[in-house]
Amino acid sequence: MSSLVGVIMGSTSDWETMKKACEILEELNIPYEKKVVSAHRTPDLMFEYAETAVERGLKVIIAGAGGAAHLPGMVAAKTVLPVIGVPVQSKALNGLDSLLSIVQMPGGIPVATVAIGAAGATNAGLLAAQFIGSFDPEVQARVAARRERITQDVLDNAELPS
Ligand code: RP5
Repeated sequence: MSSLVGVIMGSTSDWETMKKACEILEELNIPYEKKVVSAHRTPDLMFEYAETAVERGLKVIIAGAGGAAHLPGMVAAKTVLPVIGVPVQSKALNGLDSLLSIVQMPGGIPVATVAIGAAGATNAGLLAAQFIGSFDPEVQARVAARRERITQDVLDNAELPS
């Protein structure tokens, strides 16, 4: 089956973060592709990737970047697919730079921005799964079952030290 979710990132150094999104997609058995696409190092590739995303069958794009993180916004500008932006934790400013670069899109071109770092990448995978689940009942059932497991895990391990 062709990929439904495209996971892109600005650098191989983003992989430690972005693999969390991929782990969720694998766990929920959602076909995805992953690729390094940089807004400033490979701008032509970025445009081609975004422009061909719909015809290649993708339904959602997850884009992670750090620093002056223009990748998610630029990709969103070149596709009508939903784009989820993951702010990668940068060394200099701990990812606050990435967050503000991604989240503050001017009205008109949305990027669904998640939290900085690994938690954000995990939630990006889950959010993409929920998008897919809105038209694929099997995926939606797997998302619901995962939620139930998390709930049960909390209920089963709620003991606090006396
Ligand atoms: C961005 O610059 C990437 O998304 C990465 O988070 C950051 C640093 O990249 P490297 O210098 O580690 O390749 O483009």
